[in-house]
Amino acid sequence: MAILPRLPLLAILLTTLLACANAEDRQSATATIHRFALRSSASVHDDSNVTDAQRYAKWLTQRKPTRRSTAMRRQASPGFVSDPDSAMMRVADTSSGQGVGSLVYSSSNNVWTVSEEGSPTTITLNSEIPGITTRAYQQLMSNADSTYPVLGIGQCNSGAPVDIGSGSSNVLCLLNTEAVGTSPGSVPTQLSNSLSGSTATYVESNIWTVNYSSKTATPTWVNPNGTSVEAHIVVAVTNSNIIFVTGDVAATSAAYGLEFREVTLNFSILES
Ligand SMILES: *[C@@H]1O[C@H](CO)[C@@H](O)[C@H](O)[C@H]1NC(C)=O
Ligand SMILES: *[C@@H]1O[C@H](CO)[C@@H](O)[C@H](O)[C@H]1NC(C)=O
Ligand SMILES: *[C@@H]1O[C@H](CO)[C@@H](O)[C@H](O)[C@H]1NC(C)=O
Ligand SMILES: CC(=O)N[C@H]1CO[C@H](CO)[C@@H](O)[C@@H]1O
Repeated sequence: MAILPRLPLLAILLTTLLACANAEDRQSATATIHRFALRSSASVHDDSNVTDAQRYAKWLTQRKPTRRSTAMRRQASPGFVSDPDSAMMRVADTSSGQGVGSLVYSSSNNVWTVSEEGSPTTITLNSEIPGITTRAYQQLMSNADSTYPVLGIGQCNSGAPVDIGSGSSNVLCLLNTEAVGTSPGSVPTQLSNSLSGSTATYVESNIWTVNYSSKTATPTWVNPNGTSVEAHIVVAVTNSNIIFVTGDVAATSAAYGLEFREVTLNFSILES
């Protein structure tokens, strides 16, 4: 039985965005997408010399959507050791501090996006312990998807690389995993998740360093060989709905022919 990854829905999301734009905007947005898809030195039908990133960009724009109904339903578990706080995540350009939007989970497409439209998705995090401003290896929960309640990072599709780092244009995706999550510091582990559905792909979840002073949540990724790398969350400059995690922003921009900028997740605790 072929269980297709659900990431292709990102392509549909992009298409939807284009459809929603007015005629003028649509023209420029279409041009952007063409550049995203086609700026590759290799011909469209020959994949032999393209990078993984280029192949992935092409794949993103060509795949058909799969339906959510095949996803297995699982019980969510709270998984908390201290009182949780509910928060929303603002997304800001890391170098300028300028706001880009809020982190919004699109449950119709099963993807995380950054948007000024729609309600910011509620994220739950462990509350601050007095005297300790920064807590590492935290698990963040998102109640947006009851089947997959844990916010994590992982393969954008089955078979995609799981190594990121300086000099590499490899990318990972924000996703939600099944409730069990992965242990702090663990290497990528196969779990079913919001992108892959019931097919388990490589993910990590207890990767968030939460700084209660700067109100930021930053990920650290552990490569398969056990080396921790600083993971940069990036959005496309021309379309903040395209969000990836990479070890090298410049290498990723170059490989995709699409300029990315690094962003920071900045949370604000919601009053209860
Ligand atoms: C791929 O790259 C090799 C070495 O640079 C070159 O010889 C070959 O012609 C390229 N193939 C295609 C299809 O571009
Ligand atoms: C947490 O944020 C504060 C304020 O921005 C900063 O001074 C501190 O170094 C940060 N802590 C860590 C561990 O990064
Ligand atoms: C671990 O893997 C990364 C990414 O492939 C590589 O850059 C790094 O050199 C490796 N480290 C060790 C100790 O093998
Ligand atoms: C890094 C960053 O943008 N931090 C900001 C997060 O939001 C709080 C207030 O909501 C600011 O004080 C921080 O500077």
